[in-house]
Amino acid sequence: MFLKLLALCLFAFLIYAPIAEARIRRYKWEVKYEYKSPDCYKKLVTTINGKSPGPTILAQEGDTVIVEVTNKLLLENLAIHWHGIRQIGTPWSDGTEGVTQCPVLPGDTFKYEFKVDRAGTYLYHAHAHAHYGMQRESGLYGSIRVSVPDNFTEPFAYDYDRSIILTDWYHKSTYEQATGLSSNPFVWVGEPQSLLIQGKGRFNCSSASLTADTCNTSNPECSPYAITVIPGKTYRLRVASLTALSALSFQLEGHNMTVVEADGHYVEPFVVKNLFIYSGETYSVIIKADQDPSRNYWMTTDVVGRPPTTTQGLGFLNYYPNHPRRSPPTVPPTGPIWNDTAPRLAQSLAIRAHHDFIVTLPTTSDRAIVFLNTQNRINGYVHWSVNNVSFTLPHTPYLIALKKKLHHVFSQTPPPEGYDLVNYDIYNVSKNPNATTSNAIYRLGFNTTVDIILQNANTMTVNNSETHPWHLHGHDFWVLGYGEGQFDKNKDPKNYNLVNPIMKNTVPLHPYGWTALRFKADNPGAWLFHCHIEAHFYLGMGVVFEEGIDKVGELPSSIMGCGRAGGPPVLYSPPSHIGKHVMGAAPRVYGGEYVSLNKGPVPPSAPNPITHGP
Ligand SMILES: *[C@@H]1O[C@H](CO)[C@@H](O)[C@H](O)[C@H]1NC(C)=O
Ligand SMILES: *[C@@H]1O[C@H](CO)[C@@H](O)[C@H](O)[C@H]1NC(C)=O
Ligand SMILES: *[C@@H]1O[C@H](CO)[C@@H](O)[C@H](O)[C@H]1NC(C)=O
Ligand SMILES: *[C@@H]1O[C@H](CO)[C@@H](O)[C@H](O)[C@H]1NC(C)=O
Ligand SMILES: *[C@@H]1O[C@H](CO)[C@@H](O)[C@H](O)[C@H]1NC(C)=O
Ligand SMILES: *[C@@H]1O[C@H](CO)[C@@H](O)[C@H](O)[C@H]1NC(C)=O
Ligand SMILES: *[C@@H]1O[C@H](CO)[C@@H](O)[C@H](O)[C@H]1NC(C)=O
Ligand SMILES: *[C@@H]1O[C@H](CO)[C@@H](O)[C@H](O)[C@H]1NC(C)=O
Ligand SMILES: *[C@@H]1O[C@H](CO)[C@@H](O)[C@H](O)[C@H]1NC(C)=O
Ligand SMILES: *[C@@H]1O[C@H](CO)[C@@H](O)[C@H](O)[C@H]1NC(C)=O
Ligand SMILES: [Cu+2]
Repeated sequence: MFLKLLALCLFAFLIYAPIAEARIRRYKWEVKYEYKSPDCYKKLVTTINGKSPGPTILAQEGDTVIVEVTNKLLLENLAIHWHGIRQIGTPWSDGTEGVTQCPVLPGDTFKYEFKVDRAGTYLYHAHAHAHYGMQRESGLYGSIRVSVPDNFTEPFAYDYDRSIILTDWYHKSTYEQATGLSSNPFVWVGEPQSLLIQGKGRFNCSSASLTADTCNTSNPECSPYAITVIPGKTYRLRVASLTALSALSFQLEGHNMTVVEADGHYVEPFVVKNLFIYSGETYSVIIKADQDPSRNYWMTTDVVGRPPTTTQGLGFLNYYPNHPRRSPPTVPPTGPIWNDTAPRLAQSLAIRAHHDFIVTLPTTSDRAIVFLNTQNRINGYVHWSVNNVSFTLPHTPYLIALKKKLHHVFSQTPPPEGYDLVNYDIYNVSKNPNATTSNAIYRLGFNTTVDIILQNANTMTVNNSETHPWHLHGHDFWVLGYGEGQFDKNKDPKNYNLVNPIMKNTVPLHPYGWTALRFKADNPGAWLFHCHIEAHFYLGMGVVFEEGIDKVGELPSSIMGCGRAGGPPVLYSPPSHIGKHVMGAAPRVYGGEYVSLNKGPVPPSAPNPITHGP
C-alpha cells in the first residue's frame, strides 16, 4: 500500500515536474458507424470521432499513450490493436480480442494505456474477432507516429514528415464477407472494388445500377488524396499498408524513393522506383521535390501477387502553388507486372539494418519451429492452416486463462512443432487437403531464442500460391532470410544473415517460398502471430505464443467478463445496456447473456456462458 502511494506520488511528480521528459498523450475516441463515400460509393464505414482513417497518434519516444475508447457500434464488439507497439509490461493493452482481452461491448468504454518505447512508424486498427472479425477493413484504423528523443539525430535528414496509409476497399459489408467465408459452398467476395490512399479512392460510378445518390464522383469525400510539397524541399513519407487482402506496389511519378525505415527500425538506405508493401508493414521513404514545379505528379498503388482486377489507387504529389485538385498532365504510370515474384523477393532481401543501428542477435536458437502454410478443408468448409491445424480462438482470452490457470478452457495438447517438409510437395494441390481445428498454443521458455520458418505451398487451386504477410504481436524479430522453394534445414540456415538483419514485426511469405525469423521470448504475455490478410486469419491462419506468464503483473479487471474469465454466468438480460457505459465490475452483456465479474472459482460443470464463437 505504502509502495503504491509512493509510486503514485512519484508518478504525479513526473507529470507535473517542469523538466519531465516522458509525457502522457491522452485521447478520447468514440467508435461508430456512419455513411461515408471514401471511393465515391456510399456505405457504412466504422469511424473514430467521425473519421476514417482515425486520428493520428503523435507521441515521442518514452511517452505514455492513454486512449479511452467508447464503443458506439450498437451491435458489434470492439478491440483496438496497437500494431508494432510491443506492450512491454502491459500485455493486457495489446487489444487482441480472445488473446489479451474480452471485447469492448456496445456502450462500454475501455481504457488502453501503454508506453511507446521506441521511435518509429506504427499503426492501430480493430482486432475484434468472434463472428465480427473483419472490423479493420470497414475503416477502423489509423497511424501512430513516435518521434525520436530531443537530443537524438536520425541517420537521414528531411524538412517535413507526412503519413499515408494504403488500403483496399470492398463495397460489401464485412458481415456479408464473413458469412460467405463461413459458408459451404464457400462464397468468395472477390477482389476489392477500390484502392484507397489515406482513406480516399475513386470508383467508376457509371454502372447502370448505381444512382447518383449512392455513387457520386463529385462528392468531395472522394477527391484524391494530395500531399502538397514545396519545390526543393525534402520529405519523409511514412507509408503503411493495412489492406484486407492486397499486396501493393506504391509509386510516385517521376520521383525515386530512398527507403530509410521499416517497422520502426532504420534501414541501410536503398533507392526504389516502386515500393512493394504488404498488409501490416510500415516504411519511411525520403523524397526530394526536385521535379518540374509547374505541375502535379501521380501517386499510385497497384495490386501485385493477384490478378489485378481492382483499378489503380490514385493520389497526387501536389507541387505548391499548383491547385491540389489539378490532375497531372500525364497518364498515371502503370505498376509492375503482377505475377513476377522476383522483384518482390529482391526488395525483401535488400532490406538490411542500418550499419549504425544493428541490434546484435543470438547466433544460435534454442528452438526452431517450421510453420507450413496451407489452404484446407474441414468438414467441407474452406480454412487456412499452419501445420495442418486451423486456429480457433477459445471463449476465454488466453492471457486471462493462462494467468488464472484455467487450463480447461483451451486445448492442452501441444500444437505440431514442425512439418515433414521432405515428404510434402509444396508445388502441387495436396491430395488430402483435410485439416483439423485447434485452439492449442505454443508455450515458449522465457528468455529463450526461437526461430520460425514460414513455409509456403500450393493452395487448393492448381499452380497457385499466395503471399502471406505474417505479423507478430509483442515483439520485433530479426529477419534471417528468404528463399524460394522448399526450406532445407541442413543447407539454408548456413546462409542466414546474422550480420545485419533488419528487425520487423511484419514480413511477407512469398509464393512457393520460405521466410526465416528469430526472436527472443522475453516479453511476458500471450502473443498472436498471424497472417495479416483478414480473410486468412478469420479462416484460421495464426498461432499464439505464451512466454513468462508467471511474470505478468496483476491483470486489470477491465479486460475480463467473458468466457470463464471471471466466474459463472448470471443469466438475465435486460436490453437497456445499449448506449449506457458499463464499466469496471458491473455485469456485462455478452452474446445476449450477462456474465458476472465475480472472481470466485469456476465450477467445473458450469455451462459455457458464451453463445457464439468461431
Ligand atoms: C539524451 O537524453 C537522455 C535523457 O535526457 C539521456 O539519458 C541521454 O544520455 C541523452 N543522449 C545523448 C546522446 O545526449
Ligand atoms: C466507367 O465505366 C463506364 C461504363 O462501364 C465506361 O464506359 C467508362 O470508360 C469507365 N470510365 C473509366 C474512367 O474507367
Ligand atoms: C453529387 O455531389 C455534388 C457535390 O457534393 C452535389 O452538388 C450533387 O448534388 C450530388 N449529386 C447528387 C445526385 O446527389
Ligand atoms: C531514379 O533512379 C534511376 C536509377 O538509379 C535513375 O536512372 C533515375 O535518373 C532516377 N530518377 C530520378 C528522377 O531521380
Ligand atoms: C502473368 O500474367 C499474364 C496475364 O496477366 C500472363 O500473360 C503471363 O503469362 C503471366 N506470367 C507468368 C510468368 O505467369
Ligand atoms: C475429407 O473430409 C471429407 C468430409 O469432410 C470426407 O468426405 C473425405 O473423405 C475426407 N478425405 C480424406 C482423404 O480423408
Ligand atoms: C507437381 O508440380 C510440379 C511442378 O509444377 C510438376 O512438375 C509435377 O508434375 C507435379 N506432380 C504431380 C504429381 O502433380
Ligand atoms: C491433416 O489432418 C487431416 C484431418 O485430421 C488428416 O486427414 C490428414 O492426413 C492430415 N495431413 C497430414 C499431412 O498430416
Ligand atoms: C534474459 O536474458 C538476458 C540476456 O540475454 C539476461 O540479461 C537476463 O537476466 C535474462 N532474464 C531472465 C529472467 O532469465
Ligand atoms: C501448372 O504449371 C506447370 C508448370 O509451369 C504447367 O506445366 C501446367 O500446365 C500448369 N497447369 C495449369 C492447369 O495451369
Ligand atoms: Cu495469408
